[in-house]
Amino acid sequence: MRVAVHGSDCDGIISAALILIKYPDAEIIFINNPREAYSIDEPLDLVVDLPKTPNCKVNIDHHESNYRRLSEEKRLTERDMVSPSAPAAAKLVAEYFDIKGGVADKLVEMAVAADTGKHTEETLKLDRVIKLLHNDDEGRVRLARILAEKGADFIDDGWFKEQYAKLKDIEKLDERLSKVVELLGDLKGEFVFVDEEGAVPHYAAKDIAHKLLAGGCDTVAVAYGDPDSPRKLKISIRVGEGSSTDARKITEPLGGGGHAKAAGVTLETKDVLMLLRKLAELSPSRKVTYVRLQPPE
Ligand SMILES: [Mn+2]
Repeated sequence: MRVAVHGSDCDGIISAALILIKYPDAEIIFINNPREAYSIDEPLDLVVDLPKTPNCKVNIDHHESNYRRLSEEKRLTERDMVSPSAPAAAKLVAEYFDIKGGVADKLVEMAVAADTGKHTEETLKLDRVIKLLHNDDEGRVRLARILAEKGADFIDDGWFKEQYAKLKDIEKLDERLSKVVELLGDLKGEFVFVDEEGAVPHYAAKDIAHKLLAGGCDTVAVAYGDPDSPRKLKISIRVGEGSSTDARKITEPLGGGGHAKAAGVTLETKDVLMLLRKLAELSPSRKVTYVRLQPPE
């Protein structure tokens, strides 16, 4: 049993846990970026919370975009369960394999909470640890096994607590970022580019964008090191609630994608000037504020 799941959120890891309840020997492959799924040729028995890969037997998913594409390409079979109305892929996994009972029911409830924006204190902690384990496949399998065994009691597991303790610095970082934003003063309606390469861990890369938008910025681009390729920069664009800026107009011409309020692109460092140009073109004043975050001493 070879299974690929979405590796960077609660729904994906909880789906892996449910599969491990049913198939303890299953081999789990984690895919961080759903777009990668289109180019995974290796044979897979099951692909969950991701677009159907070219060579997979069963796809279980709840993304509208995947459903539309598979219908258009006539690639849906009766073995697949791709249902955009499902609140979480984990719910479909439990149904598909008829996994019921205390731990399984609780796991599904947690995945649904996370995927419908109703995070609890526990699912938020789980989400942070999943982001911390971004490139650690062994760690993620371990986490999925703990969830399979303990359900909601994962929170009291010693190893989980150890992982969470590594995030303690997040509080200090939060204070540091708040101070930076305070020092910047009034940035209402402005376009801001924050260069945080080497200064902020990737799991907290977007935190300053949310703070700046809360302070009234129109559009914030954050640039940080790509954990997967050290010579490139990841750019995330976030747009304020009341703004009419479309973030895709910045990322799509440069080969990225996303949504109107949140989009992203990975760039060679030398191409950052092109990104700044796109930001300036959309900024009514043609002005973009550059902020360099200093690495902690
Ligand atoms: Mn999901």
